[in-house]
Amino acid sequence: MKLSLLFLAPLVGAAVLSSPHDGSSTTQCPGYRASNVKNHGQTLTADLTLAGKPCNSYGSDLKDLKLLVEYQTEDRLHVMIYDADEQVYQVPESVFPRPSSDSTINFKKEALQFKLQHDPFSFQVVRGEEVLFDTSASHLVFQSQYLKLRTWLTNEPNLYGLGEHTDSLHLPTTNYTRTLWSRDAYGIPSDTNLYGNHPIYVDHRGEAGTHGVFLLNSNGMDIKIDQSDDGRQYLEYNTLGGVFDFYFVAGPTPKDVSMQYAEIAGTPVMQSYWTFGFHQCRYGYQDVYAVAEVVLNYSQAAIPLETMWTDIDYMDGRKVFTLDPQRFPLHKMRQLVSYLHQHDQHYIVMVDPAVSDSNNTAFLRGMEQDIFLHRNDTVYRGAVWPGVAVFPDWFDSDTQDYWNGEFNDFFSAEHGVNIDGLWIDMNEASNFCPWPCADPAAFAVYDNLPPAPPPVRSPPYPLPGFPPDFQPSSSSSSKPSEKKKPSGKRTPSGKKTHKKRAQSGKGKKTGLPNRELIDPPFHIANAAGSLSNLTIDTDIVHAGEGYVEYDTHNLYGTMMSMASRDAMQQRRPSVRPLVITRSTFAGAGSHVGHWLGDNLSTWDKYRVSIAEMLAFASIFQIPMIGSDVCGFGDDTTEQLCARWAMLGGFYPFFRNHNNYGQIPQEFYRWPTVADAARKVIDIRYRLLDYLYTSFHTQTVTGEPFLQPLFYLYPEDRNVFTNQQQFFYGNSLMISPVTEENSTSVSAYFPDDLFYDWFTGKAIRGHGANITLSNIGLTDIPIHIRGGSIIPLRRDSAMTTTELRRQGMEVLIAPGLDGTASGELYMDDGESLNPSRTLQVQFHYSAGKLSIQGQFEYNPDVAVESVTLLGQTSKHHGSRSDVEYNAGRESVTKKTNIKLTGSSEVQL
Ligand code: MIG
Repeated sequence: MKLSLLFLAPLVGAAVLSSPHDGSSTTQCPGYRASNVKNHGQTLTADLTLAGKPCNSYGSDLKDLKLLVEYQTEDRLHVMIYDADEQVYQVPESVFPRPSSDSTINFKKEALQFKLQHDPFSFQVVRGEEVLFDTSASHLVFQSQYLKLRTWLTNEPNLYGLGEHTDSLHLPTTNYTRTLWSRDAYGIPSDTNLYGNHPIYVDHRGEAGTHGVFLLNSNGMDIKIDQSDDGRQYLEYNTLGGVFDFYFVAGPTPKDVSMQYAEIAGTPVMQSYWTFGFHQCRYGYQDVYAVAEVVLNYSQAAIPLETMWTDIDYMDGRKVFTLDPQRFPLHKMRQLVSYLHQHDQHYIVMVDPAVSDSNNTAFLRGMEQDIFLHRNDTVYRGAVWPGVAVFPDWFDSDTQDYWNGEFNDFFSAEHGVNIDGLWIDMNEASNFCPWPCADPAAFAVYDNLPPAPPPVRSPPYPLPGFPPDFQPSSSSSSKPSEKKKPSGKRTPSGKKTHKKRAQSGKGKKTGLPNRELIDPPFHIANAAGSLSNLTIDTDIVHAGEGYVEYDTHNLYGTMMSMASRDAMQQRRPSVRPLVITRSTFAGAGSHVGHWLGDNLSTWDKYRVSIAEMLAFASIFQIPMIGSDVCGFGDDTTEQLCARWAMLGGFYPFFRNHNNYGQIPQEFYRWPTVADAARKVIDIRYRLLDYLYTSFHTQTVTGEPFLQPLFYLYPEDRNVFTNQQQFFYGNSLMISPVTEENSTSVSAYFPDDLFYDWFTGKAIRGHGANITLSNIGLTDIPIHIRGGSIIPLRRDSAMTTTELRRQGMEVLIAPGLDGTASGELYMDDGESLNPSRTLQVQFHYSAGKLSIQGQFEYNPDVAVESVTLLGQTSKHHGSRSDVEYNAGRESVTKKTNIKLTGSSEVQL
């Protein structure tokens, strides 16, 4: 059932269609003139005045602007161009807190220079001799509903970022438009706007260095990358509003850029150890028995299942915060959760933002607290899964209280569905009812919103290991929300008037009045047509400061993410909440993780998932990332699913999920896929502390855990467009087979030393491709980068809880200089603020491994062996202290090292 397709038909008729404007009518605009320039050392300010007759192409030109330049750190420059009245909308600090300036910077060490051109106004950002940004490429346009700024770039630039998209990681350089406007995008088509928005790009210039440019602006926009008529390369921002709020970061390496961006957008949030286990989900598990059966089948197939998920199927008529009384009765749900918890497994369900406008407590309480979006005095309605629905207003100061209350009640450990993590969807926000959606009730008919399937399983058969009464019962089906009074502070009921929506005004940065909020004169290339189509109307005014949806649409998903994380946090205050969201804005990674939405079971989507994952993990700072393994829409195949299981084993967020109506694709459905899954989970779990360590590093420093090849080999031009291989941490290069019916892959090996994970054989890379062959369906090429030390578990386990009890092994892969190093971070695996941690550094040189660090957390397991790669039987001949591993070119020494203090091992 590809519902999204159903909605394409009404879309075309209703959308305000016209081709996106090319901005040519702004070529006559006069630009601005800089005056009153004041240099205060670390900051510079100036007035910008419209330099001629307004051209009023898309709204009216603003006459008076201000320029603010701040050298914020030694490698970050902030450049802001905003209206003198400070009335134009700016992204609220509550959603995107601004980074603070370092007041102690040595100004002379500042890596970036700002150069001002007075008349016409333009500026350059320069690093040494290198001009990074140069806005003299066109006149600045700053109108009430359109902003334009164009910068020259070097020819044949290597640009990355500007997501969310499924285009190439290395962005096209001509005739290319990236549209940023959150959209429910079934099938994640390329060349379209998708669920989230990250207006940052990385400009990589090889030996000349790398820098990043972040535009903090949440308005709809088209970013164009092209060449001028005379062949000069440029990048051009065309936004529907907001201000130019630029952050330039100096690099000079790609890793530096990522770390510097993390200082602006926030470092990602740390996740619990168990969240890196394997997750199973699907849309269309018809009842709680079907869900339980999957749990059982995984265990019988000996495939480790860490977390079971349930989609909207569990809801009564698809209404959030309800349970289907027949198919997912509360007492059975509680039994399922207890069963999972008793077996050290976890449970996650979906929550959508839209609340059914019907007689249900979540709706009634939301009405009472008056937290839904309004137009004037009426609650705003759309149509989503449950039919007519209303949308929480995340700007309303009472919404968090409302959301907490619903979570405490519905997800109560004592009387509700005691989930361990949360999945939030549809928060672009998605509205099935096409604009203008004059009658959501008329739209919400069967053809558009088919009801959930009836319970057909009767009688269910008993499931071994589950409680004997684990069979249907229609008697005790009460919803948790009916059992208990809502918790949390509640506003008095019977309120008749809705909350005040503040008026915009000077100095408030909440938006200019009198704009055309539904159909602005400039059209971005939104694949859904007009701005309001299939989402919340853009003329809606939010509670509180009075922001309009036109300006804040792209924040809806991130605001829901923040509120949901807080709601999960207050249920279980001491542990890290896992929240996986569909829609994101810059900075979302500091609260939540993301899955890549409705991909398809195609080889193309399998391949592109690598590029998407890399962009999110390495550039956007959302490392908890993964694509639906085996594919969401369309039917998968045994071959694709096996390959995808192997690749998914190296996604930070590893979840098999598919759509209603597709063939089942749990890993145990085919022998090859089951073998692939067992094999890759075995490898993944043995490496789980390495993943946990690298992920933790990113949460502290922003150093990306997953990396495109150019992050580690920034001067090797051969890797700038490589998006089929990637580094999993700093030490493992993964080179999946990318073609159907192929058992080989042509993988690039940089000029460095590598070791085959499986055979231990050393491969000297020479900056060329090597064909790796005989890669069966249960294989994936993994190469260890010379110079690495990797902590491993000696054995895998069926759950991550059990895994944490396995002994450890230290794997040494000496580099070209014969040395190696690595780290290990451990803690209790779930505390929000662990009181004790283990942070160990490993070093190897001249036959000696040293283990040093900080040993406050005691994992209670020993390093039971140390393995040195690159050792042939010839090397071994002379040694008696170690054992030669015939199947893997290496020697192993048995050890018994407790991780409670420094130690040394001679090899
Ligand atoms: O309109 O909840 O991306 O993962 O299975 C589709 C049903 C709604 C979209 C999500 C998908 C999920 C599905 N949802």
